[in-house]
Amino acid sequence: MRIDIITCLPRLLDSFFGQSILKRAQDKGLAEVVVHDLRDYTPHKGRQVDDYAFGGGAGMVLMIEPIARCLDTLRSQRRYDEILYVTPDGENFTQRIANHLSLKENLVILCGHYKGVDERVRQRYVTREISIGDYVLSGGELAAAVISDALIRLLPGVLSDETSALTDSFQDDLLAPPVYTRPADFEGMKVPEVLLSGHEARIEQWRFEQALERTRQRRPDLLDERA
Ligand code: 6GU
Repeated sequence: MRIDIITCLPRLLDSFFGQSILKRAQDKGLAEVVVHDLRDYTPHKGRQVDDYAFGGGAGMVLMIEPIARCLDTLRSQRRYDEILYVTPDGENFTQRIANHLSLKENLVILCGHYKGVDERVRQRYVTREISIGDYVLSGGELAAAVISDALIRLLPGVLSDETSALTDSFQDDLLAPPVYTRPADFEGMKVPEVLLSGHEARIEQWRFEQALERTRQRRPDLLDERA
């Protein structure tokens, strides 16, 4: 999978993609994340990429030309499955969407800033608009990082234990059950006996019941969706 991220603050993403699972996925050739500085594509002097909104009002708007040039360059190089725009008025990002997008070969994520992008960018180029929650961030970079992380960790071979993404919270519309490791007794706090029993079927059953109970208590809305 290749993800091209278009932003006017490219440095913001460097440390995120330069470490941990995301770094390893790229080193192994399973994922490629390429960050593009919008300022490299602008036809305007002084590397300007934004301007005042027509009609007035507070906040700057990203201009269409730098974005168009960047996207035209990318699209002349390969076929993109989706051009995503991250925005608070997009569709809410869920595990279902992450699963779906993780099967794609080439994605663009366009980050807005200030008051967003010229509406004509959305009309001409964007194929899907995604929000990562009902709150406002100062730019789309964190959202692009969140989405990229959620997709890349699902790619085969990225996680060391390949089955572990399958037991995540939300993968079956249930929250994950509690987990324990050594010591089996910490100052009288004991690990549930069943987990030490070696009885695989009983452990599986216990985990399912715990997941169900945890979901019932914390996120009953997920159980409604299952029905
Ligand atoms: Cl994708 N962008 C911004 N700026 N704020 C957000 C968001 C995205 N998702 C939630 N809040």
